[in-house]
Amino acid sequence: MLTLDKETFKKAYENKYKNLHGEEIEEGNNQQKYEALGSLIRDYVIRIWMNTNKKYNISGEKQVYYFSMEFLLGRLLGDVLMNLGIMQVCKEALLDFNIDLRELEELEQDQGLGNGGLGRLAACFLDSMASLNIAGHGCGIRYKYGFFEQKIINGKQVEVSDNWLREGNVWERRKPDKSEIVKFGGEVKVQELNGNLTFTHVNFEPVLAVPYDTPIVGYENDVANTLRLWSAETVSNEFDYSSFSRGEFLKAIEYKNSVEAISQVLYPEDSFYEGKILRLKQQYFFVSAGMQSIIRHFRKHGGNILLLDEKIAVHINDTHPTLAIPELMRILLDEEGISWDEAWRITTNTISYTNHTILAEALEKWPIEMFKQLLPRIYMIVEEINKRYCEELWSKYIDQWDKISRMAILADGQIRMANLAVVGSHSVNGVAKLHTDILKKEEMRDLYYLYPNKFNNKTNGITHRRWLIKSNTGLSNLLMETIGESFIKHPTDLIYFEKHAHEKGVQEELNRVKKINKEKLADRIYKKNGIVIDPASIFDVQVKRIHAYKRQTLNCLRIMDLYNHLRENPNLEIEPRTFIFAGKAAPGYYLAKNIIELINCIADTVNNDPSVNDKIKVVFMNNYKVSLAEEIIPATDVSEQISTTTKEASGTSNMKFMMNGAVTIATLDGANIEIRDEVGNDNIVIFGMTAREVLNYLQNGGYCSIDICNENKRVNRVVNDLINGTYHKDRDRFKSIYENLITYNDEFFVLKDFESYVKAQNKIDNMYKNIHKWQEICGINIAHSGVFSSDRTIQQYATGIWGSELIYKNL
Ligand code: 26Q
Repeated sequence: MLTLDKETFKKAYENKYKNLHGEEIEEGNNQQKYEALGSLIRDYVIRIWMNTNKKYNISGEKQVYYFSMEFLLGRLLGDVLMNLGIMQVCKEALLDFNIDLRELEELEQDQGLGNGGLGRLAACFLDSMASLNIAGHGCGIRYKYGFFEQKIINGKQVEVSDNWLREGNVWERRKPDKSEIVKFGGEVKVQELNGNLTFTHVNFEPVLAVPYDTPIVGYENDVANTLRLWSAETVSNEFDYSSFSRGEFLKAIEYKNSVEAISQVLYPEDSFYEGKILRLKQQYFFVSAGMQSIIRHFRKHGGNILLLDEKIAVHINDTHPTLAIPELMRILLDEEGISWDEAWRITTNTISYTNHTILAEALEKWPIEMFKQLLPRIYMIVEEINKRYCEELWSKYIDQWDKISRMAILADGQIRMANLAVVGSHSVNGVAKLHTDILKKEEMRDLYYLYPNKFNNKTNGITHRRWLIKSNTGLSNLLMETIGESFIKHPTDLIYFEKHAHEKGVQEELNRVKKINKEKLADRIYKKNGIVIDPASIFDVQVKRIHAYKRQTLNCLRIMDLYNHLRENPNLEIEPRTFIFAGKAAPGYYLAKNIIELINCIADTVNNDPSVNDKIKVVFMNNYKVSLAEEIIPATDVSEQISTTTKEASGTSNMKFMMNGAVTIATLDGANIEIRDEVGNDNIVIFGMTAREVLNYLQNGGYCSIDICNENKRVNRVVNDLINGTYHKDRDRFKSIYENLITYNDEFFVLKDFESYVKAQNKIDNMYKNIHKWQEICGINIAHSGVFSSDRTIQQYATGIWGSELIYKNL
């Protein structure tokens, strides 16, 4: 841990500022002050970083590499200061220069290199690995443009590119000397040499992969691991100017652009797969560069390649990095000259895989023809893996052709990445108990029976350091005053708060802290949206990607229903509520974009109707991202987790809300079930279909949404409100939502769950009337949230999958 006093810090900052900008601090603007601070903090971190790397090289402990297409880090400054233990010193020192640390923090661009849950999970995992002294590093892509910025214009989502590197990035270090070459296209020459076949890749297009490293600082433990993100460049950066006269200059530029395109932009789709060649290039690009650099480093420090699996673990975050399997095989076979069987043993023992979704439309399948052309040698290896695997299947399942073809890696002209990931790894895990059960019993049933021991559950988690201690200082101070500080290093110690949750005084304190957070958010909403909201109203929040299965539509229909009621009974006694939404729709997902429009139109209508105005308000906050989540979640009273049961693999915002003392209204989906199990039925509000019911309908049919619409007057009315001009004079405006519910039979059972959702919401309304009881429930939720720290999750990965040594230094 860094020991720094204020005066030393002030001197160091002043020096840094002058060296960087060549002027006095008072003369500069906040951006310059932020840059100087970032740069100074980075200097402190670099010492720790170097020592950590030295230590790893000497100790030879097992290194874990977390391969992910996405790392959604958000801002780093605040977290780094907290983890170094110098937040307070820094704040006070800056104050002496009349600088508000908060203001500088807000100047940092979010590192938004991810879509949502999967990318943020990777970021929470990095934080937990570093904080638990696990030698675990990230490997991914340094996208020049992250997840798009969302603007709302006339109620509609408009996408703007996220130029997050515009002002530079103080945290990263370019490491050109650690570059790797990744080979695309060309052919494979097969030759026989002394009875052995050799494979030589020729006529390929080389792409230079240049790493940018970011330190991942552990919590007060002198550890800094590495997040290595790869950027694509042409092998030679020099232009051949003589080519200009030969008319080839433009071609050279085109070539440069096509290479750089690989790490240009993050694909903004989640839960939907499209076989784009650029996406495949991205996947192989970072996986190949990452794997080559791991082996190179391992070799350089004298590692015995035959023992690779004892010293290295590679985890793949969903199927996106599955090519790590054939890539490792390629290196072992072609570059290390190891036999197939031995290479296969090493590869499968090294690699483990997490599945994050059961939506069929999200499964990655690459067309063989495209794949073969782009990655000829990798294709040969996949073919051989498939051949050997199918031989095993044939001998086991004689004559069961249907089953074998379902299980094959190559079939129908496609490569099925999930099957390859299961076959080529030693561990396959789901991200919540229900999700893992569904994987075993339904989606991957055949593979589960073939490899029962590979399958296991690792329920997701979130880092309580960012999501509680840093983003909700009011609450974490209250917790420290009440139960001490042990929960910082042992988050399950939050359970000691349970008995205090019954104390009136503590309930009042909880209420006070929440109120301050709500006032801050109300302020923000006024500044951003121009909408005045009442901090005394219930803040009812649904923030996440916009998707049919997450059912923002259900929330909308129930607000529309409430609005009808209020207009008809102006004296209806309800607790005033503010409904807050945020989230991005994939740019090509028409229905999701239509849902955003609906939310904004409901907001316009409701917020401008004085007859209901003191009772309900609706707000859509644009451009949802990590830093915005950090403002919204601590101010939330009601957490909406209302996905169609079976569809949300886990959810992680549900855990963040719980930890910040919100009451959850939820279906029994994903990790909601485990939250319910932790807090008990009295401290969460559950509604909706069970997993069995949903699976029954999906397998046997029998659901008819029109029947519900005909039988239930309230449903009928709100569904018609979508197309009768209530929310927009253009009656076709919400046609896609209407058709989804009625013409296409409501794939996600919105209407089926409507009635029970309304009841659950009424229950919330009643609960809130007794604010002491309400805060008691919030307190119980906080007390039980410790198991959802990603520290627990990471310990389970480390012992159950990676076999990393756990050293609880400082714990
Ligand atoms: C795939 C192919 C082509 C383009 C994009 C993609 C792609 C990108 C991102 C597919 C999926 C994703 C992201 C998925 C995701 O975030 N899933 C969520 O993962 C969380 C962490 O496990 C879970 O909590 C959520 O339930 C799950 O929806």
